[in-house]
Amino acid sequence: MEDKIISCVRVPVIILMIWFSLFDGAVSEIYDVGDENGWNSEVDFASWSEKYNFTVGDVLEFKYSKGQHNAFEVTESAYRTCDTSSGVLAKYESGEDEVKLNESKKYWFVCNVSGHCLGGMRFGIDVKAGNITNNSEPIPSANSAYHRWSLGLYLFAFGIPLHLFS
Ligand SMILES: *[C@@H]1O[C@H](CO)[C@@H](O)[C@H](O)[C@H]1NC(C)=O
Ligand SMILES: *[C@@H]1O[C@H](CO)[C@@H](O)[C@H](O)[C@H]1NC(C)=O
Ligand SMILES: *[C@@H]1O[C@H](CO)[C@@H](O)[C@H](O)[C@H]1NC(C)=O
Ligand SMILES: *[C@@H]1O[C@H](CO)[C@@H](O)[C@H](O)[C@H]1NC(C)=O
Ligand SMILES: *[C@@H]1O[C@H](CO)[C@@H](O)[C@H](O)[C@H]1NC(C)=O
Ligand SMILES: [Cu+2]
Repeated sequence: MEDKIISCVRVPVIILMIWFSLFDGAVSEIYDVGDENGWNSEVDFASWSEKYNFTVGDVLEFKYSKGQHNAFEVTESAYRTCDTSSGVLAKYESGEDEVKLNESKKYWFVCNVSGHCLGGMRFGIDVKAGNITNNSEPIPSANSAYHRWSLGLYLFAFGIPLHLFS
C-alpha cells in the first residue's frame, strides 16, 4: 500500500516536472516595442509598457529607422530626468535592436535623440524571474507562471485518486 501511494504521488510529480521544463525555461517571448508602430515619437510607451508582463529571457525588439532614433538602457534617474550625461547602461542604435532581458530587475529605456525622451520615447518595465522551482510560493505577478502552477496542482490533486482506483 505504501509503495502504491508513493508511486501514485510520483507520477503526477513527474508530469509536473516535465510540464515545467517544457514551458518554463523554453518559452521566451519577443516583444516589439510599440507593437506594430515600432519605436518612434508617435507611440505612448508608458501605456505600451503596461500591456505586458515581462519575464527573464524575454526579448525586446526596438524597430526604427537607423539614425532617427536609438535605444539606451539607462538608470532610473536618467530615465526620470532624460539626462543621459550619466547613467547609460547600454546603447542600441542599429534600427533593429534585440535586447534580451537577462535579469530580474527594473529596466529603463530612453531614446537619446534630442528631445525624444522628454517627448515620450521612454519607458520602464519590471522584469520578473518567472521562477517557481524555488519551492516557495509562486510569484503572484508572474501571471503565466501562476497558471502553470495551478494546472500542476490540478494534475497533482487528480493524479492521486486516479491511480488509487486503477
Ligand atoms: C544576455 O545574455 C546573452 C547570453 O548570455 C548575451 O549574449 C547578451 O548580451 C545579454 N544581454 C544583455 C542585454 O546583457
Ligand atoms: C545623447 O544625446 C546628446 C545630445 O542630445 C549627446 O550630446 C550625447 O553625446 C548623447 N549620449 C550618448 C552616450 O551618445
Ligand atoms: C530560477 O531560480 C534559480 C534559483 O533561485 C536561479 O538559479 C535561476 O537562475 C532562476 N531562473 C530564472 C529563469 O530566473
Ligand atoms: C528561494 O527564495 C528565497 C526567498 O524568496 C530566497 O531567500 C532563497 O535564497 C531562494 N533559494 C534559492 C535556492 O534560490
Ligand atoms: C500581468 O500580471 C498581472 C498581475 O498578476 C495580471 O493582473 C495581468 O492580467 C497580467 N497581464 C498580462 C497581459 O498577462
Ligand atoms: Cu527617438
